[in-house]
Amino acid sequence: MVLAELGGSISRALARMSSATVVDENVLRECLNEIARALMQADVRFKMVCDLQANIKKSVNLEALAAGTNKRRVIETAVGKELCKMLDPGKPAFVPKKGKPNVVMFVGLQGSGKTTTCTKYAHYHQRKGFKPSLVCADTFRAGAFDQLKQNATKAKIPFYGSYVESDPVKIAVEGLEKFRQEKSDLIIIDTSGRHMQEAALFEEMRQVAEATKPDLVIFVMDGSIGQAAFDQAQAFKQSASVGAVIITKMDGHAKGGGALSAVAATKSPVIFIGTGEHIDEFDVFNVEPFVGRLLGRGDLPGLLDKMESIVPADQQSELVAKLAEGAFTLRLMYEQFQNLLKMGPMGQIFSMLPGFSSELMPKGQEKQSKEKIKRYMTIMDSMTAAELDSKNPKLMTESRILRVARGSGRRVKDVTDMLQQMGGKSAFEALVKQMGGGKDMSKMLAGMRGGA
Ligand SMILES: Nc1nc2c(ncn2[C@@H]2O[C@H](COP(=O)(O)OP(=O)(O)OP(=O)(O)O)[C@@H](O)[C@H]2O)c(=O)[nH]1
Ligand SMILES: [Mg+2]
Repeated sequence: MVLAELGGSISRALARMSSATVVDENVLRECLNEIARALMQADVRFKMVCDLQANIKKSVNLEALAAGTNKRRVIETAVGKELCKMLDPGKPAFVPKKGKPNVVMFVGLQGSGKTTTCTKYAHYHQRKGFKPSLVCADTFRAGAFDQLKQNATKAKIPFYGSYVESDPVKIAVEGLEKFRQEKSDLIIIDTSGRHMQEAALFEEMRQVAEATKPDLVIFVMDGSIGQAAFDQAQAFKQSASVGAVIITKMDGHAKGGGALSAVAATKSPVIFIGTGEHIDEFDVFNVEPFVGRLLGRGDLPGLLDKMESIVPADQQSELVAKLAEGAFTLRLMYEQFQNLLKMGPMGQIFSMLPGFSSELMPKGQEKQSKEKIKRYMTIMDSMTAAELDSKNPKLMTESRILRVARGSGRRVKDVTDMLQQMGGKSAFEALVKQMGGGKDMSKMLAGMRGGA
């Protein structure tokens, strides 16, 4: 689970504000203070937090708001906008194009997660239809080639390396040559780790880059260092033309928010985050959906991205069409729950669902979230077909709610909670429409990624 605590604190602060009878300056201050505390706990720089607070206060002028304006909405929008600004590096990263011989080189400090991330990156693109390959240009650490070989074999990705050759430049060039001939369209070069001060290794990095002319150099960094990420990202940016950053170990580390904001401050785009040692524990990073998750608004693009590989291909277009025409029924939700239960780590998925995200859950609580889904499914099992297919299930009568609760052996509150969950559907539908809903899922995803 990514930044579980930060997301939890921010959405709790906003929720508390919503429950206040009158939203006045005091309530706003209280809410902003709580958000500031959460950001500081995530190791975001003090100055950035102060600026964020000041900007929100400036843009939300409670007194000037016309009567009847939804103040809570205005505040929430301002918080979202400022968080986006804080995390936005202001420029997009290079995106590999299918069918072209893209070359991507990974660099970073020792143990930051380069080798692991190379494989995750290759695997991710393989699922999207690329033909990736891995080159081990790390001759510095004993066992480096074996590690890459093992990872690559497990993920069924072609690899190249050598046990005897000691010149990383030579291996990189040979690997590149081999995979270009084999028509790989994503050649990934793993390099050796370095301590910041090691001039010799920096020189090696420069030589490999010069010989292979990568389209993109990705700097891999350990997220647990928090705001110290600023200096590190800056140093690498100056010595290699780093075009994108991947932050690893975002699982279980309170300082991830600090790392993200610090990297954004160096104007380097973060493209993925690593959330565990497993090959699937890897999320695309986009500022707006990420902030959406923090605020509890869900992340439809992220969810679709994950579902693309889970929802059977023949069901995808039907699902998208239904979402687009506003026909999101409980039955559809039931089917999606079935798909969700089959999907990998639940925590990742949960924060992408509108309405569920206020409960951003740490890893240990995944079991509970699964149980919640199963509970909802039992409730739906007690409903009539007409109720499941209704476009407005919230209109269920009190006596039917009672019956369903009794029939499923759940409390009335469980039933109303579940019906409430459908509140997220309008946000879903709006997003789907915005993305040109109605096309099939992969086309929508392609649209979101700018046609890549
Ligand atoms: N929890 C967690 N562990 C990770 C993540 N990414 C990598 N690791 C672990 O971090 C350790 C180091 O990863 P490597 O991929 O070997 O790091 P490296 O940068 O290639 O290391 P060198 O080649 O020695 O410089 C391994 O134990 C990985 O399993 C992540 O996102 N989360
Ligand atoms: Mg390595």
